[in-house]
Amino acid sequence: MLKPRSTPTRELTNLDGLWRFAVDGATGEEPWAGPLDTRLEAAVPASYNDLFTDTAIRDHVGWVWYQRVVRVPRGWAEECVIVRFDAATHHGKVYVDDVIVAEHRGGYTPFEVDITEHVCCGEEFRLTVGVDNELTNVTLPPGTITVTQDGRRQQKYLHDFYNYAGLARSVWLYSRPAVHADDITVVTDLDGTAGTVEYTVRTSVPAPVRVRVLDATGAEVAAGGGAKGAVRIEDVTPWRPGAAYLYGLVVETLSGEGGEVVDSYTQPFGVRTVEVSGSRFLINGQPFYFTGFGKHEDTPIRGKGHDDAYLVHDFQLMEWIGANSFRTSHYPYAEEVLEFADRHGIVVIDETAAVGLNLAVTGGLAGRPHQPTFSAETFNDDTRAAHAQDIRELVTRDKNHPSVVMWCVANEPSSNEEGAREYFEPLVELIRALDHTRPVSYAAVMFATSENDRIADLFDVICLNRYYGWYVATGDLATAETYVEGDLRAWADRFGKPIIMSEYGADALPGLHSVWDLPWTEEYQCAYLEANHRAFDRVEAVVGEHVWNFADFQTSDGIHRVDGNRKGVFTRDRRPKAAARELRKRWRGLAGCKPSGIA
Ligand code: GCB
Repeated sequence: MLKPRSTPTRELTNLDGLWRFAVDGATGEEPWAGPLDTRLEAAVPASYNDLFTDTAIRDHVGWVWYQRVVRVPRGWAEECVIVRFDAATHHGKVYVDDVIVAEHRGGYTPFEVDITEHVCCGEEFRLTVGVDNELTNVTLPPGTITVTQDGRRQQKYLHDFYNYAGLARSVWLYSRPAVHADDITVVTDLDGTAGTVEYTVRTSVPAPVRVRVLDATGAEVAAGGGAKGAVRIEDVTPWRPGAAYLYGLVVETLSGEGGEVVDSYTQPFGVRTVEVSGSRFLINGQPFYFTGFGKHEDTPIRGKGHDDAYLVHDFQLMEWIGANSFRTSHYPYAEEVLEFADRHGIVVIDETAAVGLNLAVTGGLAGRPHQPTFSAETFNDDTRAAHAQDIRELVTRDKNHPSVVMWCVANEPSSNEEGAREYFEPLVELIRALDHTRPVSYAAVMFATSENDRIADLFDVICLNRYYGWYVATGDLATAETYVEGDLRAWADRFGKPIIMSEYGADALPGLHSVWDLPWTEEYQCAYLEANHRAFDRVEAVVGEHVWNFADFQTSDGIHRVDGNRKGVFTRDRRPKAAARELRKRWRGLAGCKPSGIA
């Protein structure tokens, strides 16, 4: 699905702002069938949870309703009118006046619908959106709903970040010609000083297509014809980490052979290659060492609401600290984030919303009897179908971003359990069929060892989430360091693949200090990271380190969190903890290369 853009043949109106808002049950039976009976208004984009002081709204389980009136521009009479949601977390239903026009499951990928037949140009319509935050065994991420003794429904889930919901990304109304390009795929390669660009265009109906490549100054550097083809850019400027360069593929759909342009759309792209060779990760043929973070879309008040000010500031902080990459833990991020990474040369590991496919974690922590993770009653064929759909939507949306160098199909699944291989093998086949150009990975949980993991051989890169010195060997960094090294060596020896430490981190309360190795202090967070780094530097197969987490973030309530997860190197309001300066010293010195003498 193409990102809506204003082009010579398409016009775009943004529908962000204040919408009427109500939780289900606080308004009539059919909330869409008239003006929403409420005094509440909610900001879009924003998660609704932290906007209001009422806990019943924050903790609401089920549907909420958003509504606004929209006027269709009067000049769109000859065009199709599309309404597009960048995300509705987690399940959305869209009504134009009294008619349901769209429904979508999956809280972090976009959907759109052609509403031409339901609206009139120059006139207003009522746009109502229902959004459901329920998580079950067949949603991604998964969860369960329990009912308290006094009859309240409560949402439980298997990840720690707060289940923020609502319309956390932009909403658009746009016009598009009936005959148009509706999907574009760009695959690039380097051939000496030239770049090759293979492209595939899918049009709404069979129609001739021509393409032009423009460089960053707007000069035409290549051209071609046909819905599928290849063009060559001589003296290409490749897209490089830290030195982004983008071209534009202008795709023109014609009314007939030699006919006029009926649709024009420019797809940005970068020319670069990605490859795994032995235990190295290569970008443009050069070994790349990942420094950076697992992040979250999480800010005060907005929850997961996209915010350009935070976007700019977060990237500034990443540059300041010497981070060259991040993982979109634990769901696809707003497209604006990926576009920003494309423009600023930051490398991205792009993750699905499959976090929490692991009943062993909560089983252990909560002392509940352990149920099998993969079974007809727990995560089953329907879960996998939802996961497959999430993969399809992620790859379709993000395949043209040069910043995205690898897919991550799941975070911490129970990959050591029976059924894991049967669950994951078809998903890995699917993602490789959708995109043969990028390596594929998953982030392995602590319980999955090099010995008992059942799926690692299906993937290109081993991503490990390890908390030696925090959840294991707490306060004993000498032991932790030997555990980290031993664990890394065992994976390297068994699989011979590149390894990224995709999570390692320690909570730290800003302002808490000690001369001893005392967990929760700023000093301990620094010492913890140093111990890990010493171990990473001794193992050749390690090609990257992503600290958990970039910033403190909100979690579901629980006694092992103090107002959220405090493993941030920055606080939730983006102030540096002591660890930030320590990381800066290390990462700015590395500049994307493995510490010398090792690789
Ligand atoms: C993990 C999870 C991450 C948690 C983190 C923690 O392994 O992948 O989502 O936030 O541990 O801090 O416990």
